Amino acid sequence: AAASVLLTRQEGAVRTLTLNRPAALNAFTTQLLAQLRLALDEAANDASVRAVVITGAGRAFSAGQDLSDPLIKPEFGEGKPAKDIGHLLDHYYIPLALRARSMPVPVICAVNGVAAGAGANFALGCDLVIAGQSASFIQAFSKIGLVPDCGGTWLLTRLVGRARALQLALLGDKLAAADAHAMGLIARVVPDEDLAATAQATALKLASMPTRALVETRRAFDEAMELNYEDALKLEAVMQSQLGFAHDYQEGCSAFLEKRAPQFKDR
Ligand code: T3D
Repeated sequence: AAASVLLTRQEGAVRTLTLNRPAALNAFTTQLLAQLRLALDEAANDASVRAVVITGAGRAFSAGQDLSDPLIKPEFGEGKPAKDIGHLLDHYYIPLALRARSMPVPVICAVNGVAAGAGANFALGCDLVIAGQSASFIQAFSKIGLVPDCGGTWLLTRLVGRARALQLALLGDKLAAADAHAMGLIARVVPDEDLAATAQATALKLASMPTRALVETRRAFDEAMELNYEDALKLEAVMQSQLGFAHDYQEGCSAFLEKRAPQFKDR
Protein backbone atom coordinates (compact mmCIF):
# COMPACT_ATOMS: atom_id res chain seq x y z
CA ALA A 1 0.00 0.00 0.00
CA ALA A 2 1.18 3.54 -0.69
CA ALA A 3 2.57 5.36 2.34
CA SER A 4 0.18 7.81 3.92
CA VAL A 5 0.87 11.44 2.99
CA LEU A 6 0.39 12.41 6.63
CA LEU A 7 1.78 10.49 9.61
CA THR A 8 0.17 10.80 13.03
CA ARG A 9 1.55 9.72 16.38
CA GLN A 10 1.03 10.59 20.00
CA GLU A 11 3.41 10.63 22.97
CA GLY A 12 1.78 11.60 26.24
CA ALA A 13 -0.54 14.50 25.48
CA VAL A 14 1.45 15.58 22.39
CA ARG A 15 0.03 14.74 18.95
CA THR A 16 2.64 14.93 16.18
CA LEU A 17 1.62 15.32 12.53
CA THR A 18 4.32 14.69 9.93
CA LEU A 19 3.88 15.81 6.32
CA ASN A 20 5.02 12.74 4.39
CA ARG A 21 5.65 13.38 0.71
CA PRO A 22 9.44 13.68 1.01
CA ALA A 23 10.16 13.02 -2.68
CA ALA A 24 8.20 16.18 -3.54
CA LEU A 25 9.55 18.09 -0.51
CA ASN A 26 6.15 17.64 1.18
CA ALA A 27 4.44 19.91 -1.35
CA PHE A 28 0.73 20.30 -0.60
CA THR A 29 -1.62 18.31 -2.80
CA THR A 30 -5.34 18.69 -2.20
CA GLN A 31 -5.13 15.24 -0.61
CA LEU A 32 -2.46 16.33 1.86
CA LEU A 33 -4.27 19.59 2.62
CA ALA A 34 -7.49 17.70 3.33
CA GLN A 35 -5.74 15.13 5.52
CA LEU A 36 -3.91 17.79 7.50
CA ARG A 37 -7.14 19.64 8.18
CA LEU A 38 -8.85 16.39 9.21
CA ALA A 39 -5.97 15.48 11.52
CA LEU A 40 -6.19 18.90 13.17
CA ASP A 41 -9.94 18.42 13.61
CA GLU A 42 -9.30 15.07 15.23
CA ALA A 43 -6.68 16.52 17.57
CA ALA A 44 -9.02 19.38 18.46
CA ASN A 45 -11.79 16.94 19.32
CA ASP A 46 -9.61 14.53 21.32
CA ALA A 47 -9.41 15.47 25.00
CA SER A 48 -6.19 13.46 25.40
CA VAL A 49 -4.35 15.95 23.17
CA ARG A 50 -2.97 19.06 24.89
CA ALA A 51 -0.39 20.18 22.30
CA VAL A 52 0.26 19.55 18.61
CA VAL A 53 3.58 19.42 16.75
CA ILE A 54 3.66 19.70 12.95
CA THR A 55 6.82 18.79 11.04
CA GLY A 56 7.98 17.32 7.73
CA ALA A 57 9.55 14.03 6.68
CA GLY A 58 12.87 14.14 4.84
CA ARG A 59 14.95 17.21 4.02
CA ALA A 60 12.13 19.79 3.68
CA PHE A 61 9.25 21.07 5.75
CA SER A 62 7.08 21.87 2.72
CA ALA A 63 7.65 23.34 -0.75
CA GLY A 64 4.14 24.85 -0.69
CA GLN A 65 1.43 24.11 -3.20
CA ASP A 66 2.23 21.08 -5.35
CA LEU A 67 2.50 22.77 -8.70
CA SER A 68 1.89 19.47 -10.49
CA ASP A 69 -1.30 18.61 -8.57
CA PRO A 70 -4.19 17.84 -10.92
CA LEU A 71 -6.52 20.74 -11.54
CA ILE A 72 -9.20 20.95 -8.90
CA LYS A 73 -11.57 23.14 -10.89
CA PRO A 74 -10.53 23.32 -14.50
CA GLU A 75 -11.33 26.44 -16.39
CA PHE A 76 -10.26 27.16 -19.91
CA GLY A 77 -8.81 30.35 -21.20
CA GLU A 78 -6.97 31.01 -24.44
CA GLY A 79 -7.32 27.37 -25.31
CA LYS A 80 -5.28 25.98 -22.43
CA PRO A 81 -6.39 24.61 -19.10
CA ALA A 82 -5.98 26.82 -16.07
CA LYS A 83 -6.82 26.25 -12.46
CA ASP A 84 -8.89 28.54 -10.32
CA ILE A 85 -6.45 29.16 -7.48
CA GLY A 86 -9.04 31.20 -5.59
CA HIS A 87 -11.19 28.08 -5.47
CA LEU A 88 -8.22 26.12 -4.13
CA LEU A 89 -7.70 28.71 -1.41
CA ASP A 90 -11.41 28.93 -0.51
CA HIS A 91 -11.81 25.18 -0.18
CA TYR A 92 -8.43 24.04 1.16
CA TYR A 93 -6.00 26.68 2.39
CA ILE A 94 -8.40 29.04 4.15
CA PRO A 95 -10.18 26.33 6.18
CA LEU A 96 -6.79 24.80 7.03
CA ALA A 97 -5.25 28.10 8.15
CA LEU A 98 -8.32 28.95 10.24
CA ARG A 99 -8.37 25.47 11.75
CA ALA A 100 -4.71 25.74 12.82
CA ARG A 101 -5.10 29.25 14.23
CA SER A 102 -8.17 28.30 16.29
CA MET A 103 -6.93 25.02 17.75
CA PRO A 104 -7.99 24.51 21.38
CA VAL A 105 -4.37 23.55 22.19
CA PRO A 106 -1.01 25.17 21.35
CA VAL A 107 0.47 24.29 17.95
CA ILE A 108 4.22 24.06 17.44
CA CYS A 109 5.73 23.96 13.97
CA ALA A 110 9.09 22.19 13.83
CA VAL A 111 10.57 23.43 10.55
CA ASN A 112 13.07 20.77 9.55
CA GLY A 113 14.16 22.15 6.16
CA VAL A 114 12.99 24.48 3.44
CA ALA A 115 9.52 26.02 3.88
CA ALA A 116 8.42 27.68 0.64
CA GLY A 117 5.25 29.46 -0.47
CA ALA A 118 2.20 28.22 1.39
CA GLY A 119 4.54 25.87 3.28
CA ALA A 120 6.31 28.89 4.78
CA ASN A 121 3.13 30.75 5.62
CA PHE A 122 1.34 27.75 7.08
CA ALA A 123 4.35 27.35 9.40
CA LEU A 124 4.39 31.04 10.33
CA GLY A 125 0.74 30.89 11.34
CA CYS A 126 1.48 28.32 14.08
CA ASP A 127 1.88 29.42 17.70
CA LEU A 128 5.56 28.61 18.11
CA VAL A 129 7.88 28.14 15.16
CA ILE A 130 11.09 26.29 15.97
CA ALA A 131 13.50 25.72 13.08
CA GLY A 132 16.53 23.54 12.57
CA GLN A 133 19.64 25.55 11.69
CA SER A 134 19.58 24.35 8.06
CA ALA A 135 15.91 25.27 7.59
CA SER A 136 14.96 28.21 5.38
CA PHE A 137 11.92 30.26 4.42
CA ILE A 138 11.04 31.35 0.89
CA GLN A 139 8.13 33.58 -0.14
CA ALA A 140 8.15 31.84 -3.52
CA PHE A 141 4.90 33.41 -4.75
CA SER A 142 6.32 36.40 -6.63
CA LYS A 143 8.52 34.10 -8.69
CA ILE A 144 5.46 32.38 -10.19
CA GLY A 145 3.27 35.45 -10.48
CA LEU A 146 1.20 35.27 -7.30
CA VAL A 147 0.73 37.18 -4.06
CA PRO A 148 1.64 35.62 -0.69
CA ASP A 149 -1.26 33.45 0.46
CA CYS A 150 -2.08 31.11 3.33
CA GLY A 151 -2.08 34.22 5.56
CA GLY A 152 1.23 35.62 4.31
CA THR A 153 -0.01 39.17 3.78
CA TRP A 154 -1.38 39.35 7.32
CA LEU A 155 1.35 37.38 9.05
CA LEU A 156 4.47 38.84 7.45
CA THR A 157 3.50 42.47 7.92
CA ARG A 158 2.70 41.86 11.57
CA LEU A 159 5.70 39.65 12.31
CA VAL A 160 8.44 41.74 10.72
CA GLY A 161 6.84 45.03 9.58
CA ARG A 162 6.05 46.35 6.11
CA ALA A 163 9.60 47.04 4.96
CA ARG A 164 10.96 43.57 5.61
CA ALA A 165 7.68 41.89 4.65
CA LEU A 166 7.89 43.52 1.22
CA GLN A 167 11.56 42.64 0.90
CA LEU A 168 10.75 38.98 1.53
CA ALA A 169 7.62 38.90 -0.62
CA LEU A 170 8.87 40.90 -3.62
CA LEU A 171 12.29 39.30 -3.99
CA GLY A 172 11.30 35.79 -2.92
CA ASP A 173 14.85 35.09 -1.75
CA LYS A 174 15.73 32.21 0.53
CA LEU A 175 15.93 33.34 4.16
CA ALA A 176 18.11 31.23 6.46
CA ALA A 177 16.63 30.13 9.77
CA ALA A 178 19.13 32.24 11.75
CA ASP A 179 18.13 35.35 9.79
CA ALA A 180 14.44 34.54 10.19
CA HIS A 181 15.03 34.35 13.92
CA ALA A 182 17.05 37.55 14.02
CA MET A 183 14.24 39.51 12.34
CA GLY A 184 11.56 38.12 14.62
CA LEU A 185 9.86 35.90 12.06
CA ILE A 186 10.26 32.73 14.13
CA ALA A 187 10.69 31.93 17.82
CA ARG A 188 13.78 29.76 17.96
CA VAL A 189 16.59 28.06 16.00
CA VAL A 190 18.28 24.90 17.24
CA PRO A 191 20.89 22.51 15.80
CA ASP A 192 19.22 20.20 13.26
CA GLU A 193 19.91 17.14 15.36
CA ASP A 194 18.09 18.71 18.33
CA LEU A 195 14.98 19.88 16.47
CA ALA A 196 12.65 16.95 17.06
CA ALA A 197 13.59 16.60 20.72
CA THR A 198 13.32 20.35 21.35
CA ALA A 199 9.89 20.52 19.70
CA GLN A 200 8.71 17.49 21.68
CA ALA A 201 10.02 18.81 25.00
CA THR A 202 8.47 22.23 24.36
CA ALA A 203 5.16 20.61 23.45
CA LEU A 204 5.23 18.38 26.55
CA LYS A 205 5.88 21.43 28.68
CA LEU A 206 2.99 23.34 27.09
CA ALA A 207 0.77 20.25 27.45
CA SER A 208 1.31 20.34 31.23
CA MET A 209 0.30 24.01 31.42
CA PRO A 210 -3.18 25.62 31.66
CA THR A 211 -4.30 24.92 28.08
CA ARG A 212 -7.31 27.20 28.06
CA ALA A 213 -5.25 30.15 29.26
CA LEU A 214 -2.61 29.47 26.59
CA VAL A 215 -5.22 29.41 23.86
CA GLU A 216 -6.89 32.56 25.19
CA THR A 217 -3.46 34.21 25.12
CA ARG A 218 -3.17 33.45 21.41
CA ARG A 219 -6.68 34.80 20.81
CA ALA A 220 -6.01 37.92 22.89
CA PHE A 221 -2.84 38.66 20.92
CA ASP A 222 -4.60 38.19 17.58
CA GLU A 223 -7.56 40.35 18.60
CA ALA A 224 -5.37 43.01 20.22
CA MET A 225 -3.70 43.64 16.87
CA GLU A 226 -7.02 45.00 15.66
CA LEU A 227 -7.94 46.90 18.84
CA ASN A 228 -7.01 50.22 20.39
CA TYR A 229 -5.24 50.20 23.75
CA GLU A 230 -8.32 50.70 25.86
CA ASP A 231 -10.27 47.98 24.06
CA ALA A 232 -7.34 45.59 24.48
CA LEU A 233 -7.30 46.33 28.22
CA LYS A 234 -11.04 45.59 28.34
CA LEU A 235 -10.66 42.33 26.40
CA GLU A 236 -8.01 41.25 28.91
CA ALA A 237 -10.48 41.94 31.71
CA VAL A 238 -13.23 39.87 30.04
CA MET A 239 -10.84 36.96 29.54
CA GLN A 240 -9.42 37.18 33.09
CA SER A 241 -12.93 37.27 34.45
CA GLN A 242 -13.79 34.00 32.68
CA LEU A 243 -10.47 32.31 33.43
CA GLY A 244 -10.72 33.40 37.06
CA PHE A 245 -13.76 31.15 37.55
CA ALA A 246 -12.11 28.17 35.85
CA HIS A 247 -10.51 25.15 37.52
CA ASP A 248 -6.99 25.89 36.35
CA TYR A 249 -6.74 29.29 38.05
CA GLN A 250 -7.91 27.82 41.36
CA GLU A 251 -5.49 24.94 40.93
CA GLY A 252 -2.61 27.22 39.94
CA CYS A 253 -3.08 29.39 43.01
CA SER A 254 -3.61 26.45 45.38
CA ALA A 255 -0.55 24.64 44.07
CA PHE A 256 1.57 27.77 44.48
CA LEU A 257 0.41 28.36 48.06
CA GLU A 258 0.75 24.66 48.96
CA LYS A 259 4.20 24.50 47.32
CA ARG A 260 3.26 21.54 45.08
CA ALA A 261 3.09 20.89 41.34
CA PRO A 262 -0.23 21.95 39.77
CA GLN A 263 -2.51 19.52 37.92
CA PHE A 264 -4.14 21.52 35.17
CA LYS A 265 -7.08 20.07 33.27
CA ASP A 266 -9.12 22.79 31.54
CA ARG A 267 -9.09 22.58 27.78
O1 T3D B 1 -1.66 26.15 -7.64
C1 T3D B 1 -1.09 27.20 -7.27
O2 T3D B 1 -0.18 27.70 -7.90
C2 T3D B 1 -1.59 27.84 -5.99
C3 T3D B 1 -0.50 28.37 -5.16
C4 T3D B 1 -0.56 28.29 -3.82
C5 T3D B 1 0.43 28.79 -2.89
C6 T3D B 1 1.86 28.37 -3.08
O3 T3D B 1 2.38 27.67 -2.27
S1 T3D B 1 2.69 29.04 -4.37
C7 T3D B 1 4.38 28.50 -4.13
C8 T3D B 1 4.59 27.12 -4.62
N1 T3D B 1 5.93 26.69 -4.31
C9 T3D B 1 6.98 27.04 -5.01
O4 T3D B 1 6.93 27.81 -5.96
C10 T3D B 1 8.31 26.41 -4.60
C11 T3D B 1 8.82 25.50 -5.70
N2 T3D B 1 9.98 24.78 -5.27
C12 T3D B 1 11.20 25.34 -5.21
O5 T3D B 1 11.42 26.51 -5.48
C13 T3D B 1 12.32 24.42 -4.81
O6 T3D B 1 11.91 23.08 -4.98
C14 T3D B 1 12.79 24.63 -3.34
C15 T3D B 1 13.49 25.98 -3.22
C16 T3D B 1 11.63 24.56 -2.37
C17 T3D B 1 13.80 23.51 -2.97
O7 T3D B 1 14.81 23.47 -3.96
P1 T3D B 1 15.81 22.22 -4.05
O8 T3D B 1 16.81 22.53 -5.10
O9 T3D B 1 16.30 21.90 -2.69
O10 T3D B 1 14.90 20.97 -4.48
P2 T3D B 1 14.28 20.65 -5.94
O11 T3D B 1 15.25 19.82 -6.70
O12 T3D B 1 13.81 21.91 -6.57
O13 T3D B 1 12.98 19.79 -5.56
C18 T3D B 1 13.09 18.39 -5.23
C19 T3D B 1 11.89 17.69 -5.83
O14 T3D B 1 10.69 18.25 -5.28
C20 T3D B 1 11.80 17.92 -7.33
O15 T3D B 1 11.24 16.77 -7.90
P3 T3D B 1 12.16 15.75 -8.77
O16 T3D B 1 12.80 16.54 -9.84
O17 T3D B 1 13.13 15.20 -7.76
O18 T3D B 1 11.18 14.73 -9.27
C21 T3D B 1 10.83 19.05 -7.43
O19 T3D B 1 10.15 19.11 -8.66
C22 T3D B 1 9.86 18.73 -6.32
N3 T3D B 1 9.14 19.94 -5.87
C23 T3D B 1 9.66 20.95 -5.18
N4 T3D B 1 8.73 21.87 -4.96
C24 T3D B 1 7.61 21.44 -5.56
C25 T3D B 1 7.86 20.18 -6.13
N5 T3D B 1 6.93 19.51 -6.80
C26 T3D B 1 5.70 20.06 -6.89
N6 T3D B 1 5.39 21.26 -6.36
C27 T3D B 1 6.30 21.97 -5.68
N7 T3D B 1 5.96 23.14 -5.11
